[in-house]
Amino acid sequence: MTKCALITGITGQDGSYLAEWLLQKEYQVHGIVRHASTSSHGRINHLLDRITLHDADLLDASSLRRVIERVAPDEYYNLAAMSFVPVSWEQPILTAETTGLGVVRALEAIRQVNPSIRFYQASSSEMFGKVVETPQSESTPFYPRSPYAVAKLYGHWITVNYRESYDLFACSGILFNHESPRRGVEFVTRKISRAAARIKMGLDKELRLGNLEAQRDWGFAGDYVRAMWLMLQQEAPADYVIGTGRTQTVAAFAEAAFARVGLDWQDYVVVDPRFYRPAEVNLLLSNPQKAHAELEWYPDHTFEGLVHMMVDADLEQLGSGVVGLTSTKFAA
Ligand code: NAP
Ligand code: G4F
Repeated sequence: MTKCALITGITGQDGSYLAEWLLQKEYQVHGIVRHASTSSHGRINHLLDRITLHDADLLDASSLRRVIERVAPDEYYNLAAMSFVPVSWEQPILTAETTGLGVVRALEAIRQVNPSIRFYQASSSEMFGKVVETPQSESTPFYPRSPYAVAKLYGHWITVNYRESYDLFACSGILFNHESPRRGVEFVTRKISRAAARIKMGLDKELRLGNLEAQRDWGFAGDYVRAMWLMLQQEAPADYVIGTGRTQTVAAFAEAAFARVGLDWQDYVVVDPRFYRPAEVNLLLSNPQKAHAELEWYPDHTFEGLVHMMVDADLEQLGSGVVGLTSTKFAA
């Protein structure tokens, strides 16, 4: 029988890849979009004739409930959030409302409408923050370092709590950083890949970055949405760390991206303290053993492959004829 999935955050990076994955699995795919004066459908334009969109907002519990009643999904993926860490210091209360309380609004709607709906929550490695052990696994204590991470921690624990209190099939995926050509341009990887392409094409002269020594466990978003789906196909609900098990500095990402276009990153990158954070997360490194053992999930893409994919896509988007590019087409 055809399964039906509902996604909050379908217009985001992960939402677009998850929608593609579920369509390939022959799901009926529904997405929640919030009203805006201009369309935010850039990443899903190529899917619009195969998915159904509904107006609702994580800030409005009644709108979530109405859509869940109308769609009657088998699976609900909550990918919506204010997801950019620096903005969470500028808008801590909005971040708590969306990224934190938005989760309990979705869970309450599910509990009241149909508690058999399987629920996925997009938790984050940012919750490990000032890490107390390395690598980080499902049993590593949390130490959030931003209003975003504090809000995500609420979302994580309320998901666990609803599973334990109401026996919901609710899973929390603790995902480490995952990137793609569809990544928002303010995140450091896309900022770098885009700058490398623009500098190569003579459109920019320099790239201003913050902390070059920060280390992240970067993977490809397309691999990570597969893990989300796998969690909801298990016999019992649980939480899983998803990452590559390798970490790299921001400087290493810049070096690889500029090398892809034949440039030396040190000739173009300028450190700008404006991009430092009030409290930094210095090192994230996953231990994804549980996901390997129980989900049989492994990433398909390497760090180098990811960097090349992103730089090539940015060059392609800018209309370059630079040789050595892959011919993959990416939406938005
Ligand atoms: P993203 O590109 O920033 O997408 C966020 C999505 O949330 C967008 O579709 C956005 O809609 C939607 N949204 C924001 N506020 C909303 C509201 N009030 N009501 C309904 N929708 C709202 O994020 P992403 O990279 O795809 O990440 C997906 C999720 O995973 C997020 O929860 C993020 O915090 C979490 N996460 C991401 C990573 C990562 O490395 N990418 C790692 C761990 C966890 P608009 O298009 O209207 O803005
Ligand atoms: O790319 P970022 O902004 O991602 P960050 O803060 O790690 O958060 C992302 O991953 C989380 C998972 O761990 C998600 F939960 C979250 O939603 C988001 O997707 O920054 C990565 C690192 C930071 O240490 C930052 O200080 O890069 C450093 N950095 C250095 N210069 C910079 C810059 N970050 C940004 N955005 N811009 C810079 O110029």
